Amino acid sequence: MDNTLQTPTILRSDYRPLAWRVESVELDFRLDAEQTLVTSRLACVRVPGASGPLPLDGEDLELVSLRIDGAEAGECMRRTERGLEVTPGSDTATIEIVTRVNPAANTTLSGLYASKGGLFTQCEAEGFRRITYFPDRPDVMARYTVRLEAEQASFPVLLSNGNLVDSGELPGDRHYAVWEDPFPKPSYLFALVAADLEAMERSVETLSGREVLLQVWVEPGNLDRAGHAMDSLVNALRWDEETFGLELDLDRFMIVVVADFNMGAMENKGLNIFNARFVLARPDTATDADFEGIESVVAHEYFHNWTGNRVTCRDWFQLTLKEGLTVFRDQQFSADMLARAAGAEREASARAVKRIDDFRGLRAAQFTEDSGPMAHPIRPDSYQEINNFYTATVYEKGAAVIRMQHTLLGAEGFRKGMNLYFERHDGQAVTCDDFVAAMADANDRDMTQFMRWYSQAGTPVVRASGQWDADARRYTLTLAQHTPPTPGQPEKLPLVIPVAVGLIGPDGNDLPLRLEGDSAAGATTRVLELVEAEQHFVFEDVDAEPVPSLLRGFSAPVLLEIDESDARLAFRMAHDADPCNRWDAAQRYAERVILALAAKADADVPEAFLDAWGALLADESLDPAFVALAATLPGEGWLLERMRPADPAPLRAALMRVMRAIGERFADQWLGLYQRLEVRGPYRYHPADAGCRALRNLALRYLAAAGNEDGLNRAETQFEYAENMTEQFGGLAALVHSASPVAEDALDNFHTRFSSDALVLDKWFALQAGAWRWDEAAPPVLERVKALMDDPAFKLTNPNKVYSLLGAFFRGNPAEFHAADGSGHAFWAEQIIALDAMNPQVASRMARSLENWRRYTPALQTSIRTQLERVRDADGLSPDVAEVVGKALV
Ligand code: 0A1
Ligand code: ZN
Repeated sequence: MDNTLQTPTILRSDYRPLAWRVESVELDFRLDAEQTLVTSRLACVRVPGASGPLPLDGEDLELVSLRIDGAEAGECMRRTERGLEVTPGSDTATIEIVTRVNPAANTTLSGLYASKGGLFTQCEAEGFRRITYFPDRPDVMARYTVRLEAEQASFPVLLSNGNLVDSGELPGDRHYAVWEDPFPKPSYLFALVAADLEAMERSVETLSGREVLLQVWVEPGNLDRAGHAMDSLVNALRWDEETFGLELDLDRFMIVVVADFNMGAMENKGLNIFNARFVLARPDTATDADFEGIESVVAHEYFHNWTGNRVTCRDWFQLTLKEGLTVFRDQQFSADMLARAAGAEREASARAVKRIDDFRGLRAAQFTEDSGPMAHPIRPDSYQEINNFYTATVYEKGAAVIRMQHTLLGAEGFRKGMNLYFERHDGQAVTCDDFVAAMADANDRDMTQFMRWYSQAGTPVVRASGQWDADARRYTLTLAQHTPPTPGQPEKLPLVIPVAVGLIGPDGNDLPLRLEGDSAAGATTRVLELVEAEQHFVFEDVDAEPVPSLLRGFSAPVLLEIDESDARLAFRMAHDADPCNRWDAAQRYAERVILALAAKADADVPEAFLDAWGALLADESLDPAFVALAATLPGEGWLLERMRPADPAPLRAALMRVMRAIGERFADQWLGLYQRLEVRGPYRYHPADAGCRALRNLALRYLAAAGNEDGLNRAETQFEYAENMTEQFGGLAALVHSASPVAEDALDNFHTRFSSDALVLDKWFALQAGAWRWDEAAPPVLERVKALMDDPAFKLTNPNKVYSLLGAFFRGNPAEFHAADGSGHAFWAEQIIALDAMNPQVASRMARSLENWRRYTPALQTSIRTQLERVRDADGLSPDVAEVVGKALV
């Protein structure tokens, strides 16, 4: 059966306000792992002048009873496809609903579910309807009071949103707690936790002098891994006060860790629930990247308290209203934290490193999404399953769109806009138009054209060319823009694109810029506004032909097309004053070389390219963190996006050749760096130390790729003796990414050492699933992946395990996944079908790894199509996976 024909499409234009308001919600939970009884009392009021019934969403619920104003509902209730519909006899009504749910049987991890003996909820986007019947849409904002009752021994801690107002013991070794959330909220922000947990606590004073209690709840025995999350939370709280004047509005703010979680974390009001991976960290179990990730996710969820919770989304099409804005805020926060730690002298470089990292993520995930069948505007016009729209486009491109507003309005103008946004909309569920209107009105600026960023999908292409007129001492920069067609959007209009520009003189120094019409030269970087399909920008007093440096700081989420010779790329790699563009020049050069090698198996790695690379390594004025980024080759996924047709096997071979060449040619430099940058003393999470560790680990990777014996010995020693996970895992990764015979022992040894540490084992799974075959005689990686699925630590029901083993293989190892015999694709289909029966959200995320199949070679396309159709036709397919494979096959 073709499942994709049966999934209805929901349109943004179909939004209608509800005819009813829910003023308050009283929830009473009799918690039990298998039989939880939920009583919900809704105080409902008809919106004046509105007519019609009150629709209540419900999914997988056992309805025990439903009463309206104390009486059996009878005729006033009917079942619908989405749940129930009630028609109260008057304009105010109290509706009491009793439902029964089975958390232990809930493997979707949406709604109320069990994890390691505890009970947890996840309600975004539409999980609340899996707990009780409710108008489960974000524009229904109500005050919640929640009473939890459970057996004391199994569930000693009972938490919900807001403030604890009562608790006590009950006969039969039971206990209860009553929580009250003073702020009206949508149902997706509801949460409860009933589990055996311990809290790290800190009390801090807010801007206005209120004392608030911060808690990080973890499994007993894990308190020594909660400190970094707590520090991050305190830093985030201070940052939002200082940057936006936004204060914590509750007496208590809790973070709870759970081992089974579909996403990273969730911003439930006052009770954030986190995937363990984004809280737990100790130097011997977590890498620098983990520490950084924790800091940003803790901040992200905390920032949602204002951008998302106090002001929320009117409907799910507006998701980027809270997500784009909150990602932008967490990016700014992390940049500020890194800059502060780095110190005044290294501040700019620390910020650039963060910016490059963010942009690299955008390019890898979002640009690829934008060129495939799932391309959508940051505010989509339609969806089949909202859970499929927590995408790189909504999040990362959404953040880039907020960043452009920040760039165009300036930090102060942006702050004014934020103030006005909260002044107007605190306590409301609003749209992206409301946000941009606040920005426009606070700054007296017309943002009509800018709004196209919200409605047009696709990555805009900016084509640049320059002309220098020696006689007139004038340089004319021509910028043209176009956005390629995307599904359902054949034609696009010009956007407002801020293009930050610098001109580099022949000596490598930036020229002071004087645009035609300016009275005097000013700064060396200017933000041009490209608003037409094509525009010319004229710079005066230019004495020699300059090299343009465009989109500095990645000032817009666009693809830049410009004709640059190899020599000019090498020049910008060495001289561009903007570190982001220096990185970009290195990436462009590497991309060009790698793709040429992939097309010509017997070609050599060009000498000039190696020289440019060598100059980068030799430049001791550069921060190690920057060099580590610049000297990392472009990701394989991105290169496949640039290769037509995409052919993973020759691409992998080309990457290996380049890595070997760089490892061999610069063996001495790598070994020198390795020695010079050793970090002594106890581990601290600090950008300077992290930069050194990153570059040393990269050195080991190149040396290992080249089979350099010194390098391999160092990798082994580092693996064995390192006292922190960054170095230990760096050593292991270098061994695995080589033909070294010691890799297998090292993997076993690591497994034994961390056999009871789920998060560390996730790394171990991912490393093996993503491994390249440096030793041609080694068996295909698929065999190992299959074997690893039988490891006792692997569970298909745990999303982290799925992401680290299957995700790393499907998304991170294209040459092995797309094996010519189609074995990887068949395995993919089997796993998607198996996962879908348990957890459609996770299945759908994994399913997306084949959506861009049409860019592969004809032979691979045939193999993939067969498997996509197999999944499409599978019995009982979820709407989540049906949407993904359906769109892929259109
Ligand atoms: N709002 C959360 C992410 C999140 C989204 C959906 C979820 O379930 C479908 C869970 C979490 C955030 O942005 O952090
Ligand atoms: Zn978010």
